[in-house]
Amino acid sequence: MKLWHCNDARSLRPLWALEEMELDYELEVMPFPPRFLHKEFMAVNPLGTIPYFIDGAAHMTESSGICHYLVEKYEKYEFGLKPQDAEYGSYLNWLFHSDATLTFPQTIFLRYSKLEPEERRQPVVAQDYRRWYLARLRLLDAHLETREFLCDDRFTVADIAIGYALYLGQSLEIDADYQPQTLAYLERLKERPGFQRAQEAQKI
Ligand SMILES: N[C@@H](CCC(=O)N[C@@H](CS)C(=O)NCC(=O)O)C(=O)O
Repeated sequence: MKLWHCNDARSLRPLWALEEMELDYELEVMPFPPRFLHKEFMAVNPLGTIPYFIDGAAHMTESSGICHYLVEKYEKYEFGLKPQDAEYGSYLNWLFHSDATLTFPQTIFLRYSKLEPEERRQPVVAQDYRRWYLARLRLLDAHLETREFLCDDRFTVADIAIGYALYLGQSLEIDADYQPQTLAYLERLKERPGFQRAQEAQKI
């Protein structure tokens, strides 16, 4: 298995999952954005995005999808749910929610507040998407009022997928308005040895 990664980017989801599951993998850490700073990567992934992940015939570009793949392929059900589990629908929903609903507005904020050159920045757009992201945390905020983890009263890759979105929000300094239970959940996740090993692994 090989994972292409940039520091703290969405590829941290599969990196964190690989570390939690204690699977063997090769890691290539590149400068961000690889499209401009590591152009040979375009021959590997024509999208230029990370993560990029290869495992035999499997070639994957979706961070939460790779986490789901690892559970299924390597039968790591201690980190995932099966269709017969009562909260399977909720589990899948959090996995998809993590990127389609949460990370998406964050990346618009990132682009128009930090990544674009000064003259192309759009402070109004950035602030709108910051607010949109925070509003989209409502479902999670309510869920975490009564729960320590998202599904089945235990840590799963759904927590990795959602936890990463919260962590990205913290890196972007848009976490000041996180609800106390959501902030506490993120801090619990960051204390996990698997998360800390992933942090170590990405240091080059
Ligand atoms: N939906 C994909 C998105 C992948 C993605 O857009 N990654 C960003 C980094 S977080 C990227 O590679 N951006 C660089 C670029 O678009 O050139 C996922 O969840 O992995």
